[in-house]
Amino acid sequence: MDAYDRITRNASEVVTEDEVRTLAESPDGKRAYVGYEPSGVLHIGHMLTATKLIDLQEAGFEVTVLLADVHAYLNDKGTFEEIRQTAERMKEQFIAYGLDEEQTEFVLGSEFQFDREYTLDLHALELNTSMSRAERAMSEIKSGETVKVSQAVYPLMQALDIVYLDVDLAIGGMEQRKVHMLARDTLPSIGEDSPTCLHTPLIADLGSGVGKMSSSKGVTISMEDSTEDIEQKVNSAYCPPTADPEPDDEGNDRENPVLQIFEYHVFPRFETVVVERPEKYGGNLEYDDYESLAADLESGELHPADAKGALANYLDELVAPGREKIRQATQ
Ligand code: IYR
Repeated sequence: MDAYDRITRNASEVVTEDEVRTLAESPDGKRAYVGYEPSGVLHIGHMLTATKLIDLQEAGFEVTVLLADVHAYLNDKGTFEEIRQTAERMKEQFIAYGLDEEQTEFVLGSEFQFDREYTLDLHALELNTSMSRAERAMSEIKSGETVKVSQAVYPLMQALDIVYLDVDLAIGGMEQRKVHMLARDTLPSIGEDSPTCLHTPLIADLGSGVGKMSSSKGVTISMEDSTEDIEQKVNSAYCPPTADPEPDDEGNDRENPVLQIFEYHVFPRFETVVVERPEKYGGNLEYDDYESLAADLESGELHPADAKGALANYLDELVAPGREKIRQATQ
């Protein structure tokens, strides 16, 4: 796989393709980052962008993980002290998940976001941004119903992080795209370049296939889950024998979350995927790529129950090292 393909595999969107092609010409030493509001325990959404960071490290990038403590505070996620404590725990879980310890820099937002220069630049961006634009940027991120002033400051700080962390590529899930578009539009007003961005897909709710999987509602997988929790959640997942299910009765779009997790989590981390089956049901199946597994599910060669059994095993393998870190920390 060439550098461009590795950098962009499984991305929903890159902005812009030309800019990423230029980065892919000499990826060694280029810098990428993702920011996370610390919440203590990694869930499958964090793992998806982390898998992209692993791709980027394999392509030669240096990676920064921003533990965005000030952002979490602005987004009403707890007291600053509580948030700081959860940030420490996340770092260990990211490394357990597979981020290279040598090639990853972990930075707390509060290490640089209170500097005088940062604050002045932030105020300059505030002057150059309308309230409605800041509010729109937060539509997929903000918690609670009421828009607070803090939530208007939030996306401007996220834009400024890209400048202060001196990164070439900003990574985020699709819910971050409006913040990144705001960053592209407003950073030039303070004399900075528009950042290049890459967005990862959103996984549908595991139980229904409708909407996006989230840690606050519906079913999600996290590093706190036991092997049995994972088996139980995956076994009750929505998994019709197709990658393109019909909308539900209310007309909502649906995805197949089991296939999505194979595509975005399992195949990027395992060269071959083995689905174990007793001899009397045809014996084991082996797949080298996502497409052949999806095709077998579609044709009926692979039964959804067998696909789920394999998915639970692979997810468990991905989660196990982080689960062990959490166990050690809470003993
Ligand atoms: N908005 C992110 C957190 C975040 C991301 C980046 I990239 C930053 O520079 C700062 C914060 C979230 O929703 O978790």
